[in-house]
Amino acid sequence: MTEIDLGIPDREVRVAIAAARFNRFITDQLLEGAQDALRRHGVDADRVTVAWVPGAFELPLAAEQLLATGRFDAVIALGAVIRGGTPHFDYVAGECSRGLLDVGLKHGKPALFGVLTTDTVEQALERAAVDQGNKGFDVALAALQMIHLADEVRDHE
Ligand code: INI
Repeated sequence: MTEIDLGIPDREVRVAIAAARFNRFITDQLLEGAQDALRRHGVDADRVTVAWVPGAFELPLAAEQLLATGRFDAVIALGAVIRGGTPHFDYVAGECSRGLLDVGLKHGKPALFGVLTTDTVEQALERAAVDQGNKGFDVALAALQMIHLADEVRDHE
């Protein structure tokens, strides 16, 4: 049996982060968490590109454009969609998640869904706390694990 465990890539990687300005008081913290996770796992800041978009709805297109350059091993999308704040919560959150999945599958590269979808601002702040449980940190780690998986799968061919 061959088992490929979760791991961190043992090479230099390039990562793109697409971040939504909408609810920026939250997405700034998600970005901080993502950058912290990448730094802690050996990804230098000069190998990370951050692209801002107006809102979560625009994240899939930005992810598509970033991956289409061929320069990045993964793209991390960061946003915060809060139900109380919009009557079209389901459209924005649903299309964003579906779009990101499509982009990742199209390019065969990880497109991480680091978008908080919460009922309240308080819930979003909880999941964006800088010191613990930061969703940006978690998805950046997941991006590295998925890059590692791709490397391992290629090596086992
Ligand atoms: N964008 C978000 O990222 N979060 C939200 O909560 C939100 N609300 O509340 O509407 C939101 N709307 C903007 C949307 O993402 C697009 O930028 C806009 O519709 C233009 O396409």
